[in-house]
Amino acid sequence: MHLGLSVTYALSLLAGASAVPSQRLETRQQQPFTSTAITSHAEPWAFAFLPDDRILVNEKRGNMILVDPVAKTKGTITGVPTVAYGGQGGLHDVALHPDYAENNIVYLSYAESGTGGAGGAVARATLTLDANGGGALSDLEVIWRHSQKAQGGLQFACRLLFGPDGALWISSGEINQMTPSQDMTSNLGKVIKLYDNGTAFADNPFASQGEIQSQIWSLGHRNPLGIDWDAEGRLWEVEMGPMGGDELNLIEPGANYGWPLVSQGRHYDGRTIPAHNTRPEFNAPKAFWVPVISPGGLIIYKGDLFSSWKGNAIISGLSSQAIVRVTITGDTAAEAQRIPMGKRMRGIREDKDGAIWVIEDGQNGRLLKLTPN
Ligand SMILES: *[C@@H]1O[C@H](CO)[C@@H](O)[C@H](O)[C@H]1NC(C)=O
Ligand SMILES: [Ca+2]
Repeated sequence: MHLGLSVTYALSLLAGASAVPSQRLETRQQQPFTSTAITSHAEPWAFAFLPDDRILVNEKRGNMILVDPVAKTKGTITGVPTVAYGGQGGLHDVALHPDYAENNIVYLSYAESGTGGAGGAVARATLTLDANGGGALSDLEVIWRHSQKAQGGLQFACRLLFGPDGALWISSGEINQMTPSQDMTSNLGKVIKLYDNGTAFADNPFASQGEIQSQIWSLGHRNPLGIDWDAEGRLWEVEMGPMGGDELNLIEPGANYGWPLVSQGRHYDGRTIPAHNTRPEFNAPKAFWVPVISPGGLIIYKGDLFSSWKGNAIISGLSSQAIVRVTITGDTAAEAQRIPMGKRMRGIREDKDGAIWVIEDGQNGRLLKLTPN
């Protein structure tokens, strides 16, 4: 953003205009919130709120950090498993068990190395906090993993979300392998529904068809980096398309979302891909972006603090360096607002008071608390 503004400034000087001050002002006015920086992190990927309002922040290299947002201090959580750091892989999401207050169980997703390269894994562990602002994971147990590994370190995704019925949802990326997204003997490129112990949920749509099939809730996904519930209990998902074609999908059991057979984007080598409307048997996105916004996270806003945003999809954008607000009306969706943030936005969460928190991508990625102006 700073670079963008200085280029604009140079151009405006050439044009004999003095557009910069008003543009700066406009940028600020376009942010309908106050942004408070809490802490800074090395390549943060995800965060989760503890019941005492402290925050677990996952850094991609494999560090789990405990943040005290009042004191703005950081402590270390030990016992994180070894992650396959590289490319898009590393330590990914963190989520608390629905009964965390009683059992202190947390879930982590991450890239792990193995035969063939790296793949996504999900583990649960007991978190014990100490008196010094840190803590430790113990009894770590891998409860799910990608059914294959691949070279390249791309598109692991693996956002974690607990559902109203206590189920654990995983948005499984296709680690850039494409065809496994349509292969029911692979859990790549799927939305997965499990019990909290990793066993496939009994009512899953393909429960009777085999071990991998039984985990699958929906298929045909590419790089699904955000999932959340709306107030009606419907599941929404954002995924990165290839070159163009980022998608916001309404997730239905057993449905096929078409990747890699259809997309609103094209391959990076320029080859075209048929659009969703050529294959009506696949669920088309409710909103899509060409050019991309690069969705890194998603919430469906449920609070009262940003009262006019209730029920909206709020997406943290990486390449778009923005927060993208999408209104949902029935089962249609449309972008309503794009709020420039000046940095790649990796993750987004809502706290229990309705404040929105985002985390920037990259070195010195800041955890920001957003409250209405
Ligand atoms: C996992 O939890 C489910 C639901 O409580 C239960 O039916 C299943 O037996 C458990 N699986 C294992 C391996 O403990
Ligand atoms: Ca699709």
